[in-house]
Formats: sequence, structure tokens, C-alpha cells
Amino acid sequence: MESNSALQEIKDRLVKAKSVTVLTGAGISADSGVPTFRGADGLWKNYRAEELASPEAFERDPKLVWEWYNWRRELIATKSPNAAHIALVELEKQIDRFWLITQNVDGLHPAAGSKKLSEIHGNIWKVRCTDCGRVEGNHDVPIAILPHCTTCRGLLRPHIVWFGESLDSEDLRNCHEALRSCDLFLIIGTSGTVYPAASFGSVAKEQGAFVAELNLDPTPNSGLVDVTVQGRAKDLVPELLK
Ligand code: BV8
Ligand code: ZN
Repeated sequence: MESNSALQEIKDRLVKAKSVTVLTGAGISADSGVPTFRGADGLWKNYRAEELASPEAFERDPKLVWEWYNWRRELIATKSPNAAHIALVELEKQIDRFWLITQNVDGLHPAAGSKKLSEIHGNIWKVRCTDCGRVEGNHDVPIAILPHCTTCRGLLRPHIVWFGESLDSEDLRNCHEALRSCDLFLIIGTSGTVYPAASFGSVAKEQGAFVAELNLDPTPNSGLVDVTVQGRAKDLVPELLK
């Protein structure tokens, strides 16, 4: 289907939609200069994210894992939300029943002003004490390596969901409520390779939502969705508001 008629179809459904849920991935932040995970720029010192973003890696070498997160914090600290993040804030204001689910940990959606939001993989600007469990914001750039808890001196870790770790149960409840009740589900800028987020498209479709994908490249979701539009999020998402 021609992309502008596919985009037109999404716009028509957006006008009629009673409840809209959106899922975003690293692709929406690519236009802000934040490297994606599986693109050419997704490596750090020849390590893949899967090798560093795990409790085992942190257990084995917390300094290396903190060096990676510090590198990403320093990079993300210089980035701002782009037109796609901002358009989603506008959408949230226009549609009464709206929910945004992001896999991104870069904090650009809350920075843009999104409120009805689940950061299901956590947030790179939050730390959690491995001893007392206290979660707090930390914007130190650079962050002292190794950082310790101000309350109990325990070792701090990024408040991020690593591979092999379960998502926060309240986030999962909010996601399933948003997926169950939406009549339009937009999937923006994700390769659809990480679970459980990668299954959200079929959860929405099974309950009868119209599912649309906006992505630079085809993904495993492309065959499942009702329409897919290829392009950059910063160009496509603002189009939806016109
Ligand atoms: C879980 C935090 C239950 C890290 C992330 C074996 C053992 C244990 C678990 C598993 C296992 N096998 C499978 C699993 C499940 C596992 C999983 O899915 N693994 C994958 C690799 C197969 N999932 C988990 O472990 C999850 N937990 O299942 O709990 C459980 C518990 C115990 C045991 C079993 C099960 C936890 C997953 C969370 C992992 N944490 N992030 C960090 O960020 O530091 S995931 C990481 O990938 C990021 O969050 C990222 O957002 C996410 C997904 O990637 P994408 O966002 O899609 O980014 P990507 O680069 O891949 O794609 C970008 C897309 O954008 C591309 O398609 C590109 O074309 C497009 N694009 C680029 N530019 C643009 C664009 N689009 C538009 N505009 C542009 N300009
Ligand atoms: Zn502590």
C-alpha cells in the first residue's frame, strides 16, 4: 500500500479512535542522535547490548557495566526530544484515552512532556540500591564509578530492566490494560525483537484493535500489522496530527 494512503488511513482512524495506545522503541530517539541497539551504531567497544545489559554481566564486572551506562548517560545528556516525541505529547493532550508504552530508557518522552507513560525497561537517569532497594534520580555526568547508596552505602545499579529480568508488575498491568482497551495501536521505531514488548502488537490485534507500524525498515511485526509505513519517526509522527 502506498505510504501516503497508509498514513491517511491511520489519520482517519486516529480521528475516530476512542482509545489509542502507542509503543515506541529506539527508532523514535534515533532522530535525536541517540544510537539504536541493532543499528550500525549499536555497539560500544565491540560489546553488544545483550552482553552488558544483564544481571550476570553486572555481577561479573560492575565497573564495565557502569562504564557503558556512564558513556550512554554522557551521550544522552546532550540530546533533546525530537518532533516525534513532541507530536506524541500533543496526541496525549488531544485524545482522552491515550497511553504511551516505551522500551526506551533515554528519558526523552518524559523530557518532552509525556505523562501517560510506562517506561517498561526503566530509565537511565534512575539508580537503584542493590542492598536497600531505594530508587532515586541521579543526573551526575559523569557518575562516580562505582556509585554507592547515600542511605546504606550499598552498590547502586541502573534502574533498568536487563535481559532475563522481569518487568515491573505495575507497568505490565498498565500495558495490558492499555492494549486490551485500545481501538488503535501504533508501533513506532522498534525492531520487534525484545519480549514481552514484541508481543504487544498481537495482543492488541487479537482484541480487535487496528494496528499500524511506523518504522524505517521492515520488521517481524510488519507481516502482522494492518498497515506499515516506512520512514523516519520525526517525519511521520507529526504528519498524524495534521
Ligand atoms: C523478560 C534495557 C521474563 C537495557 C532492554 C532467555 C533467557 C531470559 C530471557 C529471555 C531468553 N530469551 C528470550 C528472553 C526474553 C528476553 C528477550 O526478549 N530477548 C531477546 C533478545 C530475544 N526479554 C527479557 O529478558 C525481558 N524480560 O522476558 O522477563 C523472564 C524473566 C526471566 C527469564 C525469562 C523471562 C527484559 C527485556 C528488557 C531488556 N532491556 N533495555 C538498556 O537499554 O540498557 S531491551 C533494549 O532493546 C532497549 O530497551 C531497546 O529499546 C529494546 C528493543 O530494541 P528497539 O527499541 O526495538 O531498538 P532496535 O535498535 O532493536 O530497533 C530500532 C528500530 O528503529 C529498527 O527497526 C530501525 O529500523 C528503526 N529506526 C531506526 N531509525 C529510525 C527508525 N524508525 C523510525 N525512525 C527512525 N529515524
Ligand atoms: Zn541502599
